[in-house]
Amino acid sequence: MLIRQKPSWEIKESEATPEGVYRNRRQILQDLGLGGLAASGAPAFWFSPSSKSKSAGGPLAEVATDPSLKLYPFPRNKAYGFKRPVTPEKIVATYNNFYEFGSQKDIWQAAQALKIRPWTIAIDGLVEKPQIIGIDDLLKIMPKEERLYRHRCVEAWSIAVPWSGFALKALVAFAKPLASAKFLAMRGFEDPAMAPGQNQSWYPWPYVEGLTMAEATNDLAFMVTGMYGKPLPPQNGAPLRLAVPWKYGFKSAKSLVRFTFTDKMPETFWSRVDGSEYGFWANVNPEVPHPRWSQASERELGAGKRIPTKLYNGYGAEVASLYANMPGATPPYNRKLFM
Ligand SMILES: Nc1nc2c(c(=O)[nH]1)N[C@H]1C(S)=C(S)[C@@H](COP(=O)(O)O)O[C@H]1N2
Ligand SMILES: [Mo]
Repeated sequence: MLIRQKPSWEIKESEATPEGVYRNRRQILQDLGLGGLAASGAPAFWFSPSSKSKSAGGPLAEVATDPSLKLYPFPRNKAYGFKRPVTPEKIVATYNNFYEFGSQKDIWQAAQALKIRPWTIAIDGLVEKPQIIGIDDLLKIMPKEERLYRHRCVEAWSIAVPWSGFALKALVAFAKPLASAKFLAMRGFEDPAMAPGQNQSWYPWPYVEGLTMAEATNDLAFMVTGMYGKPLPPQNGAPLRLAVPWKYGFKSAKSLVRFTFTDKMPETFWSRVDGSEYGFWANVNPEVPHPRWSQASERELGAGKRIPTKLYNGYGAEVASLYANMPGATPPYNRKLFM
């Protein structure tokens, strides 16, 4: 028997339609101060393009000069949504984790130093043929779409964001991995002259992350190139970052330059920092506490309240089958799958 199940997040459009999500091209340019008309109500600080000095512009200054700006907005894929308000863009663009630029949340100004062109992406390891491709060439050929995703940081705060990008499985198909590939390892940029945090030698730079091939080719795994209908600002991981919303936020690695297919479970940045607190799997589970705090609820940024955290961050329908045969995927939980 076939039953059409309503996705659990399905709600009236109006509930998930705050600023930004339905912007058309004219509005985008206005917001960035490029539309001829002054963007009414928007403080100059917030939108002014960085024509003179990088630090003089606001958190979206680099977006205004991004060479991919004309590609946006991407068409919304309505298969992905959520039952909560979209987090205000200003919060998502100014409250960040990006240790390459410092270990505090207020790194957006420091991150303006990230040089996002030229930007090439290497694809290698267990593939038919290794390749190097520029981000703009990749953007040309990938199936571009916008998706509304929740993002749950292991530190127990969360945001809800309209990401733009393409399915990771489209990139995997482009890479043509061999049958022997079991994992996809991802690597962030390395340039201590540009990123002051990378001079902190107690961190194992560069930032590296990884997924199993089944995870990487799951429909939900998404490569992000933009947010709120515009290119990503540097502080959010321009020009290319991962979004795996059923896992803790640290899996969603930013500013990626290399994708390596391998038959060994890849090392990850945070497990190298502290493998007893941050593991490879990092699936969200409210019932498995972090060694130092509860994961039962999360602070919804911009909403000023705590909400309950859900197993797989509410994406169980999409991803629970990936782990169904693994011991500890159901109670009693195997901590390693959820840390
Ligand atoms: N390269 C890199 N990627 C990273 C991080 C980082 O420090 N460096 N932090 C991670 C963490 S802990 C989180 S919660 C998210 C934050 O993404 P956002 O700043 O866009 O909200 O990025 C993840 N990706
Ligand atoms: Mo995080």
